[in-house]
Amino acid sequence: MAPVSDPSIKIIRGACPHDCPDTCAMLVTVQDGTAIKVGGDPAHPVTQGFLCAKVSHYIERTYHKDRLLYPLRRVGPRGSGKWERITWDAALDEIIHKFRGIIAEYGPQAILPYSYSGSLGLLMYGSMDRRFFHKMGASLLDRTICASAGSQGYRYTVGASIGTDPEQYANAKLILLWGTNTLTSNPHLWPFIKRARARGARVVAIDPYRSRTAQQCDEHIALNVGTDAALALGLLNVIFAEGLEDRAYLRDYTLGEAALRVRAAEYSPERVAEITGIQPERIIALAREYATTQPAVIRINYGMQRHAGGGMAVRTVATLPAVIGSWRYPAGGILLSTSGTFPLNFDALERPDLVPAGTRTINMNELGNALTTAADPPIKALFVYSANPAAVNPDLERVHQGLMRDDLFVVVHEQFPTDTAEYADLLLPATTQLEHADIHKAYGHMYMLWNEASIAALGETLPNTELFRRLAARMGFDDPCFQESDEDMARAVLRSDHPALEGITLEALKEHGWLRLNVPEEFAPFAEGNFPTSSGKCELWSEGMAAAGLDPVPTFTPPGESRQSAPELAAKYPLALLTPPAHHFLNTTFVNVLQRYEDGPKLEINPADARARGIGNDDMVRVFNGRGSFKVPAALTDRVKPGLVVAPSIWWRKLMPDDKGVNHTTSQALTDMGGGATFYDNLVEVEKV
Ligand SMILES: Nc1nc2c(c(=O)[nH]1)N[C@H]1C(S)=C(S)[C@@H](COP(=O)(O)OP(=O)(O)OC[C@H]3O[C@@H](n4cnc5c(=O)[nH]c(N)nc54)[C@H](O)[C@@H]3O)O[C@H]1N2
Ligand SMILES: Nc1nc2c(c(=O)[nH]1)N[C@H]1C(S)=C(S)[C@@H](COP(=O)(O)OP(=O)(O)OC[C@H]3O[C@@H](n4cnc5c(=O)[nH]c(N)nc54)[C@H](O)[C@@H]3O)O[C@H]1N2
Ligand SMILES: [Mo]
Repeated sequence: MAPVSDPSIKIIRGACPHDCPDTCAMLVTVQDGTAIKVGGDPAHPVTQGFLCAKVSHYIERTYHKDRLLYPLRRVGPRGSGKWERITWDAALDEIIHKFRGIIAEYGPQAILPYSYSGSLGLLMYGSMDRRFFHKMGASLLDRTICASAGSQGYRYTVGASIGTDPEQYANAKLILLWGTNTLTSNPHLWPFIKRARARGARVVAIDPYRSRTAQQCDEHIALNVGTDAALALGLLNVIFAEGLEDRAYLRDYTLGEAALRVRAAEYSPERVAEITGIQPERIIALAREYATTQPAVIRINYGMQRHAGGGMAVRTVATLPAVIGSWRYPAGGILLSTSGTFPLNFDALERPDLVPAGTRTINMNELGNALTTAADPPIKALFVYSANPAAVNPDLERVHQGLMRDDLFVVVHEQFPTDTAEYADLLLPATTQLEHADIHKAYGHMYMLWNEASIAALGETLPNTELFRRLAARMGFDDPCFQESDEDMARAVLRSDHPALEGITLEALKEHGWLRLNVPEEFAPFAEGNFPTSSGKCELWSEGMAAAGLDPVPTFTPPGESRQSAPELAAKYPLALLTPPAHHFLNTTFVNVLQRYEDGPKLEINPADARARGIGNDDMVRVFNGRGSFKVPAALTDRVKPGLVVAPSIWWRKLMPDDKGVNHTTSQALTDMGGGATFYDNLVEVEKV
């Protein structure tokens, strides 16, 4: 930090709130009460002084002319976009009045909160809001839209979301970027990869799509969508057949080696080639290289688990480091998420003890069904905050039908007039990260962070915490937990006897901005076993899976929608559609602010597939299946192989050519475990319009 001589200028320590593994340490420059600059903290070992292509525009986003600044009540029919400004008192009274009426007639479970990852700050993500809805007895929401299949699959094998320290990737000799677009979705890992490369490491991308990241790797393995478990079993087949496994590690620290050997033997390179579309020689070469290069490390993220067999895919890939013994090295192993390394007290924050016994849970991926099918009680009120379900949820046609119900009371707490905001009866203004304080963990590094508010709240915006504190008071909830301040709650989440949090107090975080968990610099959590599974071993055979009715041994579970698994469907809709994030968007956040950096919504299609349909570059096409459709211009490119199409996402529906988004085609079908979403398991057809 350069010394600041101008007394009107202050530098405030913050943290990036967005849903991304990197959770950057930010420095906010404030002059006379106005934030004028955001930057990455150069002292933070992972942020390393830079912010991404999105958050470096956070000033522009905060002061954007479209910010919602006052409570609004809809006048005119739903979707008409006509609003009147009202006071907070009027808005809160109306919510309480409606809620009381619904509770009297249908019971509290007729009220459904819907929130997700607008902010990953622990206070904004889930604290006073959870306490409020728990005490009320509202339906519970299962927050499964992103990571639950992979987390569950990983948990079955490894025991918890604990893996390789990203800072160690610099020391790896082989790096597999498997189903992750690092340069876009986890850009602060890239400097470590570059360092490893400078020391001679090879980097391999395993992704059906030649993503921005795959383009930068030494090798790109463009396997068929949803076939990762088969590829992993093919690698295991070769490793066992050639005796390249780490026998001592398998013997001492794993459970179920024999069963895995039998299973892997069924997946010859030839059979796997058939499933994955990757030639046997390449499978054999990768297996040999992976098993004989140490340390070899894998980075998976959440791309591969957005498929019917996504949980099993992650579970299977996660067995590889144990088989080759790469957990022995700090720069070996595998990383999905570091979340499980943070021993935080979420019960103190969310107070699940307040939930009445027998309360039902609704899977957020099935919001479309939940709002449109008969249930007892029916959902009569939806309270949306920190989320944009009218754009991000699967099967948007159904979601739209539900949100249009005249008898559904819809409240939306937002920073911007999103697609979801259009359905609101009451639209309430939310603060941004510069305007509120919060405490953060990360899912892609090992540091706790504190975000100090750097400016006063704009207009009449309120943080999530204060909104629900006020609602709790009006509902007459008098448990002391509803009077806790944000700082009280930050202290509560840190309350833990775990040595990893020793010395990490609110005061220390405020003073330093960020602090590393008390874990060794050379973090190698499973070098000597100690897996947090019930057996204490890496579970190649899992009793928990058997009990859940799943195959206890790694296996390939085909996609729900593919030529092999659904030939009739594939005859009608022969193309697999992937809709991963566009580089300048964070899910749907930033879309309205940064769309100038993306050259419009588009569909990437292989020239052969385009030719067969009479489609030329820039032609408007309709992408459709039995669930719905959307229109976009075509972009002919060999970044996608024949049979695959990619629509960089997630555009606001209202910025799409026909007001329909990619999620008009995606399905509410759930993954094999964890109740996850299957966004990337989606067959479509494309026609020129
Ligand atoms: N810029 C930016 N960064 C983000 C986000 C964002 O929207 N924008 N989102 C954040 C969030 S919420 C999350 S969960 C993470 C997600 O982070 P990632 O998991 O890295 O992101 P995705 O782009 O969903 O998926 C990564 C890659 O998986 C590939 N893929 C799809 N299907 C398969 C498959 O079957 N097998 C394999 N091997 N690969 C497959 C896709 O083509 C894509 O390139 O990123 C976070 N970071
Ligand atoms: N087709 C397709 N669909 C997908 C995905 C995909 O790859 N393809 N990815 C999926 C994934 S991984 C995820 S995580 C989900 C993400 O889905 P969401 O969690 O809905 O994320 P966003 O679309 O970014 O919407 C978050 C909203 O919260 C608002 N917000 C931000 N901070 C606050 C706050 O402090 N308070 C309040 N009240 N509001 C705030 C933002 O303005 C933004 O509009 O989308 C999923 N949907
Ligand atoms: Mo996500």
